[in-house]
Amino acid sequence: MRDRVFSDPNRQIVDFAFDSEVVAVFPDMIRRSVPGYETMIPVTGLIAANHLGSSGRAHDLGCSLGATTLAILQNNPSEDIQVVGVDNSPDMISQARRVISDNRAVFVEADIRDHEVTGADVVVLNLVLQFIDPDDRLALLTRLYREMAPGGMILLSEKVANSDEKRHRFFDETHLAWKRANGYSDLEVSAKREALENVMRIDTEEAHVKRLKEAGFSEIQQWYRCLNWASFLAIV
Ligand code: GEK
Repeated sequence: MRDRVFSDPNRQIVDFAFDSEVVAVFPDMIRRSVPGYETMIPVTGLIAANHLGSSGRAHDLGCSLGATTLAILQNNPSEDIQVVGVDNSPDMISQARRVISDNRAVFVEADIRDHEVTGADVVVLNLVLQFIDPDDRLALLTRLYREMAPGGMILLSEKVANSDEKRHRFFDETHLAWKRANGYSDLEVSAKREALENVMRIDTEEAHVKRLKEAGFSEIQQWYRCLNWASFLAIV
């Protein structure tokens, strides 16, 4: 279904929420809003699937409709792997359960700050840390580091800020042009921006790398960048 969530000029701007209205259009919304999403997800799936081997366990935190969960499963044929998808939106989780029938996937409705990943070989945080209170981010990563299996891999994708103002503006303006080229009107672009303002707070690439290090992770690598979106991996 086509995303028209922010197309009504009379809509009251309230904070963005992952409710049933958003869930119904989510695949279209994310594909037209996040540059590089259609590369970021399959490649995350491939890297995670290879790291799992024949019997690993992955957690896909902030899984939404399970796009990354599915990408992992499609790249690993073993019957003995498991992927746990976690999201705190009841609408997302019930729709993920409806659309993904692979019995190696389990979906859990929970806040990722409370969800244990004990012994995990892979933990994915794709476009979710940006919605977590900045004061909780280091504690979350530190706990994930402690709970994951030795040699485990964390895969993190986020919208990022640039410390260089000129560079940030260039990427930001290109992103807006890309959204318009994908059929969003100026009204839709600005209304969504306003709705996201209080709920999505982004960090620089440097801040992400520093925080991963502080949490205990090593071998930190940035493996992807498209405009203001970046993907990292790191090892326990
Ligand atoms: C994908 N990874 O398609 N606990 C659990 N879930 C949360 C929390 C929280 N505290 N806060 C937000 N979410 C997905 C895309 S979308 C990104 C992730 C976006 C969930 C929220 O309900 C939503 O489903 C997801 O994080 C963010 O690869 O829409 O920009």
